[in-house]
Amino acid sequence: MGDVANAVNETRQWRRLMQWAELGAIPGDGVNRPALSALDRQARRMLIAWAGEIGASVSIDAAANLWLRREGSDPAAAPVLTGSHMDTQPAGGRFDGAYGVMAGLEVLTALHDAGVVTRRAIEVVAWTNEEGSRFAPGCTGSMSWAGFRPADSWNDVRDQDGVSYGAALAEQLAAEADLPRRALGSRPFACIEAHIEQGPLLEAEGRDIGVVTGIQGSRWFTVTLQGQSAHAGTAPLRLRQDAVQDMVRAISALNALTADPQDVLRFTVGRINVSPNSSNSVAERVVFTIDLRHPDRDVLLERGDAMEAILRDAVKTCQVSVVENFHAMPAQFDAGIIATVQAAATALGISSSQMPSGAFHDAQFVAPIAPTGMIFVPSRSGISHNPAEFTSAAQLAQGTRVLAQALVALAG
Ligand code: HGY
Ligand code: MN
Ligand code: MN
Repeated sequence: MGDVANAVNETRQWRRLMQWAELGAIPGDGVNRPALSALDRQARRMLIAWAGEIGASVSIDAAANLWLRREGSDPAAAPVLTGSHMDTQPAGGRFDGAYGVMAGLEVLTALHDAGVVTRRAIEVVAWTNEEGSRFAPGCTGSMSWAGFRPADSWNDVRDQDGVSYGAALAEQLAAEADLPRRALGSRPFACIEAHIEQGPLLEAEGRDIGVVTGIQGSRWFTVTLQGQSAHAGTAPLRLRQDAVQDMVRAISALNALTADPQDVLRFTVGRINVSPNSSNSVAERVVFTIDLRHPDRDVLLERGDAMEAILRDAVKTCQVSVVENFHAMPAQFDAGIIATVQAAATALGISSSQMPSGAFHDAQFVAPIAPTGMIFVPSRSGISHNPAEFTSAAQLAQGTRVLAQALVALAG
């Protein structure tokens, strides 16, 4: 098995990641490559070409998830799955998601170079829209594949330019109509996703690999406050229905609800849309997002369920609507897969530590379908969702070697 890990090529992996990073490059070594965009399709075409060089087959499903497959000696055996996502945050880094897809490709390429045929096929997937920043929520590709939600659940969700998810998905499928179509949904034998940690723990502990034990739960809400626009100079404050002032009251009340002295709970208001968004017109409408996370299901349910009443009580003059558009409970990874990843790191003499994931990942929607786990590589200063996100070529290659070792162990 070690010969496949040894065939992992650090330079090739890094060079290809940097080629992807040029697609949507933004200052500071960042990347802005939205899901279902022309840039996304350019990056996918590069992946398709690299897969073709090693004889891996390529297909696409109705959610536009992109699948690479390297055949095994036993075509009847369920495949081993790896992969991640290629879409980025608007001010994203070069490695979030992209690394996990590239690591999968690199393992297939190492198998090819080493002339090793596994019993089970190995598949690499690039999931559609993991980030959920262009079209909320995230993980719509993996949720569609897993049957967690019907695949058409988000067709009417619109991006900031008014383009619907359904239209963007149709455009992607039309642009990639040359690819063989595969059914939506499958049952892999096992799954391991490689990803950057996006936090500071591995660097702080001086460890090279995170053996991920599970993923904390996430709930997303969209809050709309509908007031009335008015003249900033003439409208008396006592008569105003000011959506911005009500937003301030609402967020202050939510801060009190989500206060946590242990700093475990995560509460974020990341997006605020104000209209008419003019300095001398009272805001008639505010739409803001809530991202709530916690590793304990009961806390996540209790705090999240309390939000709407707290909001309504805090808001003074506007109409309130609260819609929950993402409801992902904490996921526990499979003990056997955790042990397989741990054993792979140990066999390669690579330091590791077991840890939960603060970020959500597509793997959490695979976990109910097949035994699933994840491998983390360190993030410099724990920075992610930021152009300064960085992991070195050597650290990435170590993660890919552990992935190769674990996938080959599972694929036989
Ligand atoms: O938001 C997340 O946790 C993931 O990085 N998209
Ligand atoms: Mn990610
Ligand atoms: Mn991300």
